[in-house]
Parts: sequence; C-alpha cells; structure tokens
Amino acid sequence: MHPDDSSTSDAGTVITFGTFDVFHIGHLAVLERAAALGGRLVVGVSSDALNLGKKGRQPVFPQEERLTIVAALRCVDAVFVEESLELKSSYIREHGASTLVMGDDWAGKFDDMQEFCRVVYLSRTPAVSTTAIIEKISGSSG
Ligand code: C2G
Repeated sequence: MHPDDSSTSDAGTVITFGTFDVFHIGHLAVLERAAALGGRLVVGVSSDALNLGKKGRQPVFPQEERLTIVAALRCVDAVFVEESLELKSSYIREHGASTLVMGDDWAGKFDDMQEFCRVVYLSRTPAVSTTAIIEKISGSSG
C-alpha cells in the first residue's frame, strides 16, 4: 500500500504516538507499518488535555475509549497515555524503544530523538482524516 517505506525491520521495540480519534484506515495503516519495523509496537495515545492544547478541540472519543480501541489491534502490543509532546525521550527510555515512528506531518520535528533511537517518518495515507470525517458527518446531518 505504501511502496515508499524503505526503512528496515529489526527485533526491537517501536514506539509511536497519536490521538487516534474517530479511528480510520489511515490510523490502521500507520500502526501496521510501524509494527513491521520491529518486534514489538508500543503506542502513546494523546490525552484529552494534550489534544485540546494541540488541536483546540476535545476529541470525539474520550481517551479511555481511544486507548481501548488502539490496544485491541493485533499489531499493537501495549498502549499508554501521552501526556505531553515534550516527554518523548522519557517515553522512549521507559519503554526501551529502539525506533520512533511518526507520520510525515511531523517530519523533522523529532529529529533530536535520534540521540536516543532511530527516527522514521512514514507517509500519511492520502484523502482520509478525522477532521474530514467529522465535517462529512456534520454536513450530512444538517
Ligand atoms: N495518519 C496517517 N494517515 C492519515 C491520518 C493520520 O498516516 N490519513 C497518522 C498520523 O501521521 C499519525 C497517526 O496516524 O502518525 C495518528 O494521527 P493523529 O491521531 O492525527 O495524531 P496526532 O494528533 O498528529 O498526534 O506526539 C505526537 C502526537 O501525539 C501525534
């Protein structure tokens, strides 16, 4: 699906982060591709408070539900709440991650984490987003 993924796989722990609100196929694709880069995938799911600060709105689904959905996926081994964007290096250390994966909407933003692990940015799945889904649903109900 994403022929541009060129990073190699190893047996280590991969860590990635996201809100994963109104879970959709682009979320699944990035998690499956992240999992393929290592032996174990750990996901930091943004807290409601972090999302409010980052995007200026409350997520549609509260953090406990978003965590439960992500934890249930076959490609995910563990989840935790991401409380702050600034704590990346602590989370990487705590979970023993050897690879950090982020979508390329964050390209370059976490290059300083290369001090602690490999950093890989994966291309986003085109034409799908939580914001577009919310707009489509609210448009069709009015
Ligand atoms: N994603 C994707 N394709 C899409 C939409 C999202 O590959 N069409 C990816 C994003 O690039 C990200 C993940 O899915 O890697 C989760 O996306 P969001 O929930 O939008 O995550 P975000 O709010 O950007 O949170 O510490 C960083 C953050 O917590 C990232």
